[in-house]
Amino acid sequence: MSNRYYVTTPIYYVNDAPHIGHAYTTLACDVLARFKRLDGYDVKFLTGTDEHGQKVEKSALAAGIEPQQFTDNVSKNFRDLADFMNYTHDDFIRTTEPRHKAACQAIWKRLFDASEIYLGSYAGWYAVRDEAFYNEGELTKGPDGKRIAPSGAEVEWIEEPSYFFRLSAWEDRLLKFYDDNPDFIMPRTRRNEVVSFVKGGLQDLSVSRTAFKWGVPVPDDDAHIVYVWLDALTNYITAVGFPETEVDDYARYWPANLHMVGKDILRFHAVYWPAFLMAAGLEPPKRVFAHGWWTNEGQKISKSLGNVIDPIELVNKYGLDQVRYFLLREVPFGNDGDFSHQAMVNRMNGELANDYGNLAQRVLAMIAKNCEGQVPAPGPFTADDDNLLAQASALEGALRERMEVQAFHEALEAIWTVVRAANAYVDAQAPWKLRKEDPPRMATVLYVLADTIRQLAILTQPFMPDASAKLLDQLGIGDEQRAIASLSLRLTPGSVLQAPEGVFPRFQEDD
Ligand code: ME8
Repeated sequence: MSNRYYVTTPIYYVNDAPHIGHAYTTLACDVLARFKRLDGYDVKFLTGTDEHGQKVEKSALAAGIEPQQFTDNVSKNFRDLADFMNYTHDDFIRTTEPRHKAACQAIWKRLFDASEIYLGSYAGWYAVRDEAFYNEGELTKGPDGKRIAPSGAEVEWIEEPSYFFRLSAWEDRLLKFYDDNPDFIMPRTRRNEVVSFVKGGLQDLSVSRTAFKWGVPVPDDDAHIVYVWLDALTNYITAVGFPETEVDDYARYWPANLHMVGKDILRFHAVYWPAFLMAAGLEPPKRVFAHGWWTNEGQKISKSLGNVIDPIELVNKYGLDQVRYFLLREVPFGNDGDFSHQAMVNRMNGELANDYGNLAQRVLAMIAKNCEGQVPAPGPFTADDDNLLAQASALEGALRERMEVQAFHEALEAIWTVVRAANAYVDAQAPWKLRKEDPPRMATVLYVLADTIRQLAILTQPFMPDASAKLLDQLGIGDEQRAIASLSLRLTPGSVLQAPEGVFPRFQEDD
């Protein structure tokens, strides 16, 4: 089991076009999936779209088309975005697929047969935007007297027959589960929020709706459809072949190692989902990580403010790897973050073009010019050489540790410590002076640098796949030598390098 890694994104609602927030969550998963694959893991990386529920039905109605047609169109935008962003998901699930309907009805039957679900009637508040039920006590009054959920969504009063899940009975078992699995909810502050929510007492949860039709029919009672969150959460097991639990991908990948989500939907993933699973006799996932929220130039991102950031525009303006780097470097993962043009340009020009790009460019250009475009043969290493190579070698362990806790910003910071050390080494060794004074020493210095760049480029692959691949191409590193296991190999003197070419252009303000 230990070398398997199953990572999932939320499945996104198809009521709207994808934006930077969606791109961000999937990017984080992509970087993890790529890192784990490079590290020899058997990875499954899942993303997809959440296509049922009242919100989607309403959006389809507003667009004047059938929900299925509507979801086909919008879901495609999410798939296109995933390709555009160079994500390496192994599966893209849509909740309107037959495999999902089967899984959804199967988990329902398990819960019903175990008497975890009973028929009653619901009278209370519901927010269509969140597809969530709220208690009176959680609500505030808006200026027009309308009641507002903590998320800012308007709620409406609904009364209808409903099946309930016996969530109230799971309080102690959930608390024990959190205790036994201290890393189940990350980051820590989020964990504390969830624990106090559960300690505050849980009520049974309405898990079916009768007021509209756009959903999976409840088995043996098709006046009801399955509540969209029970439907949606089940996608994570649909994709590994549930209800088959003995064979296929289920046995191989479940429980998932990581559900990556935004902080807005933590409660569904960290409270309802493990309760549903345990009640159905299935294992809960190993971790839920709730990351923070992006704002735009200090403002909440919203359609009504007209400041939604389109990831495609962003990439067209700054470049794909630049955006991938920025999103994971700018903000300590887990915290909220602000997108600003200035911050983007600072990272792009400072850390990518100046620090990393320049290092590679000047070293590779010197080799092309002074070493006949071949990896130079080094002489004996000095303490300075050993020191730089040792710093580069130490990255492997440091990164593994940081990635294990989803600390992407720290992983990148660790890499940049070596980038800066390599730049300082170039300045101190001044190979351009050695060209005349001591050519064998110049060869050694350039060798040490080229091998450091090789190691850096291997480790930046998950974050910036295109640029890293170009660097590795220029260094003549074949595909079979780009894994983490190959870090400890050394460049072969005499091997031929490609003509150097810059990979991190600067952003010019009049671009
Ligand atoms: O909630 N900053 O789907 P959704 C960062 N279908 N991340 C953001 C963001 C922002 N400003 N805005 C959105 C749903 N996100 C359900 C999920 S899962 C079984 C069902 C990201 O389309 C973040 O990951 O509303 C958030 O949790 C998700 O998009 C919500 O996507």
